[in-house]
Amino acid sequence: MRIYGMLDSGNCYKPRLLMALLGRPFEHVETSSRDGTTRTPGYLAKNPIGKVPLLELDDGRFIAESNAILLYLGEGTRYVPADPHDRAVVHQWLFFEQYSHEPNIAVRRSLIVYPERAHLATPERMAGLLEAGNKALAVMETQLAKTPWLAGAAPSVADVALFAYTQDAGLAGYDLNAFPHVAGWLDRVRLLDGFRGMDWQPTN
Ligand SMILES: N[C@@H](CCC(=O)N[C@@H](CS)C(=O)NCC(=O)O)C(=O)O
Repeated sequence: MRIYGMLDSGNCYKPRLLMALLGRPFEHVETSSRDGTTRTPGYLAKNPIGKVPLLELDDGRFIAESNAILLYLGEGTRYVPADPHDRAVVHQWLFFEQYSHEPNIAVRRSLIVYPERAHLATPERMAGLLEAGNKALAVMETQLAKTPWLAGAAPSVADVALFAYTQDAGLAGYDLNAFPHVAGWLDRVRLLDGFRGMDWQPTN
């Protein structure tokens, strides 16, 4: 399998991390949205959405959207529960990540980290993203005060998805000291067998 992605993107880190946790081999193809590669006709033919990450299967088929990739890769493993209710709870967190977490925390991070986006970081926008991101972290805090993992007693792709940008929330300007259960959960994820940090890529 081949994963097209950028090493400094949390969305792209998600499938890399899951593959590491599963101990499965894959090829990382560095593909930057910042140098125009994701908008080339060649890339758009693979993924009309024009974003990374993108998974290429061994038979040449593709899957886009980080959380769809996680569900595909995690199928049949401990990271995607078979029970319909437990599975729906995992889906709930994946949708939460895409609607309430990533659009705030990842976007605020990008406005700070990427100089070419600095002009978009108006004080009003940064304040709004801070407030909404803190709300998302508070939702996680409430859950993680009750259960060790987001979807309950066992780690799942929900933890992989939400780890990616939460571990970088400090860089985005969020104070994780205000969320002790989230901080404890981050440490638990780091202790999972096979865990790798965001800058890791396999030796292709
Ligand atoms: N919902 C998508 C978001 C992916 C996304 O926004 N990727 C960024 C990099 S983190 C990207 O490719 N941006 C390029 C662009 O928007 O042109 C996912 O979860 O995969």
